[in-house]
Amino acid sequence: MADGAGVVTLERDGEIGIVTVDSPPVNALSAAVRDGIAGRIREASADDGIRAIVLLCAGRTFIAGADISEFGKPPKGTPLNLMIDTIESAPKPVVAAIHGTALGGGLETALGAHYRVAVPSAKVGLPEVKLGLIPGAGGTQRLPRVVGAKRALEMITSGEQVPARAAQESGLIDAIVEEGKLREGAVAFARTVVAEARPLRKVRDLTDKIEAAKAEPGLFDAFRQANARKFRGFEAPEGCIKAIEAAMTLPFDEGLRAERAIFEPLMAGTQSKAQRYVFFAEREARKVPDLPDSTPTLPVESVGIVGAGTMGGGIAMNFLNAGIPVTIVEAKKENLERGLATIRKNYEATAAKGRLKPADVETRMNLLTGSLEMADLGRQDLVIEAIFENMELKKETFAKLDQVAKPGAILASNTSYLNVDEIAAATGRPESVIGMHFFSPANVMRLLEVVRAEKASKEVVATAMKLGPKIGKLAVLVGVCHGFVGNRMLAERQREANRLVEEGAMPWDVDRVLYEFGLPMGPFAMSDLAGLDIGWSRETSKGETLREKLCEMDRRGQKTGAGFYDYDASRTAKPSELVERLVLDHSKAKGIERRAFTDEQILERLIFPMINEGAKILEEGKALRASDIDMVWITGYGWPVYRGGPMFYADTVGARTVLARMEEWESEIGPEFKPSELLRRKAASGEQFTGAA
Ligand code: T1G
Repeated sequence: MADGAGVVTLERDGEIGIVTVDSPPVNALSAAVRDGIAGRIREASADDGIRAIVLLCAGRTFIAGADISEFGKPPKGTPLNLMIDTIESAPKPVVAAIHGTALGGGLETALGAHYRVAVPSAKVGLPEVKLGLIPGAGGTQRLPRVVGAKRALEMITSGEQVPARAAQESGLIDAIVEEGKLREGAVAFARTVVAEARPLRKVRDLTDKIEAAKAEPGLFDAFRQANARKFRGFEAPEGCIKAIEAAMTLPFDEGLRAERAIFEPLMAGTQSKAQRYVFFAEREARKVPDLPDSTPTLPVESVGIVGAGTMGGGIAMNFLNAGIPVTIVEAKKENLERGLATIRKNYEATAAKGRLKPADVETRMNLLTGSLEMADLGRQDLVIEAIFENMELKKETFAKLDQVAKPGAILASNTSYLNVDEIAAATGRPESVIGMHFFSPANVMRLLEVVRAEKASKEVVATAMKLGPKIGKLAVLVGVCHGFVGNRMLAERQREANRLVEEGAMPWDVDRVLYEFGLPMGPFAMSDLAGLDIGWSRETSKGETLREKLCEMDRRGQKTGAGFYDYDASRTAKPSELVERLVLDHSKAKGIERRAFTDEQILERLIFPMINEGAKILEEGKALRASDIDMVWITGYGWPVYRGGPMFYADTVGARTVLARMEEWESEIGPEFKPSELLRRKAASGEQFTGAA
């Protein structure tokens, strides 16, 4: 319907007009919703029998923002700023009634109202920065007028969701009404506003918080400096800060224009395209074509873990955090005790930072049981093996689990690379065996690769996928192959990183290029952090690779004060002259004529083979979609979200360019650069992997 009458209705409760938005799933501000709100507000404004207006939403939540699926398309319907102005300039009080989440344009709409009420469970926020944007409908101009510049800076550059009571304390919400009785509470509040003849309080006219901010001239630059590391590489946070700064000095309408002038280039830019793509990609990852939502799942009310090492302990914490009891089994007493102590230490460290109450540490630890007996894993719904990455050991362990685990229990391996079908074959219940690959540190990294073994039942796979969000993980379904998706692509980058150093680059050149690209750390710095001697031993060392040579020199990374880098007492890394000489000698010994590389050449050599491997993964059906590969890299390896992931990045570079380099290297270096057929097809057709760049 032209004026949104189908999704926004007006009814009367005595002298109170009630405008209801009903546009599932989250009442996003589509053109129809914007037309509808503007239309109903105008009608209520013209109705003399209505003395105040309540604006609320049906369904699960208040308006969750602009309709992201409309971005980048030709604008239609009532512009959002105009819709909000219709509310703010109404001749009678408008009360926004909030439940669920009022986010982005939703909160901006509520800020256009004269008053705001909410139920205790409601949350409000301006998360546009997570989409590579700034609030584009007055949020950067109205929010500081209500909560002050400092709080506005925090809220808008973090995109945080603020609970109703905290919002009330900051003046953002005028009253909290009874849970489950939002409509009644809001109507009663509106009647009070009328009875007390309260003013039509327009946020745009509030100045006290602006004046107060002017008394802190250094506020903005101090905020920039304090957050420089967090905002590194992102464009939108600086846009947010600039727009809020404008609110300090410009009249409101000019401030709106300044906001728009910052918003539009961001909307058109690659970073926002990438971050909007990631928003939907994260939701797509939950969808498995042959596992509809109706697929039955198994209960997971208790978990067993085999192995109390770094991974086993980290995995345990995820379940303990979700209130799920864990029994963790180790072979040796000292290893079990060390593992349990590490879990407690991690919780206590979090509590020391004020991010966990001491009582919560005990609650979690009380859900944890340590044991030396595999026989203690006979009751759990899910048992996760997290032992050494050795196939024979894993098969032995699964054969034992097959004996002790209860019928119907899910048996999962945390293997990073190995063949889960082969592991499943070591049991008499392959339908219950799956891979659940966590990423270190397992209690921190969001990614969970769910490895779909060939014989795993649909309910076991569906259970693992649904378990992801319950333990704070993004579950991505991957197929059985060496390294699945993430590590299989990482192997390409690692090989090229090592080869670039042999051919002419230094480790710190490779690390710098990837760091500047937006990754948290390059491979050599990462190796120093993790320890160069993982999997190395003096007995078996052949002294052939740089890593082996460094280990033999006892340069094993940060823990020994030296590795690829030299470290000072505060573990600050700096390039090592000794390593430089070692690298030069190493190339010479291999008869390699070293040459210079530009940063772009280094970047291409590191990333393009990953893209080619991603294309092979798609061809082989080891990932359901290109965006799943991107979610693996963003949530498992720190790929910068503003670059959308390797496959989105391929689309911004163009398949033709990637193909040309791969063909060049194939002829110059070797068959490992052979382009995948899918890459060739994309290059020939000009089609994207993601269709979103
Ligand atoms: N636009 C379009 N679709 C949306 C949407 C939105 N804003 N938010 C959610 N959806 C879809 C989502 O894709 C999914 O679809 C379904 O709704 C349920 O979402 C001018 C420019 C509200 C906290 O950034 O944070 O306003 O997969 O699975 O976990 O200044 O959705 O079912 O087909 O996430 O309960 C600012 C984004 C926009 C909020 C609910 N707003 N949304 O979480 O459900 S920019 C946001 C969320 C803006 C203005 C600017 C969450 C949620 P499907 P879900 P949930």
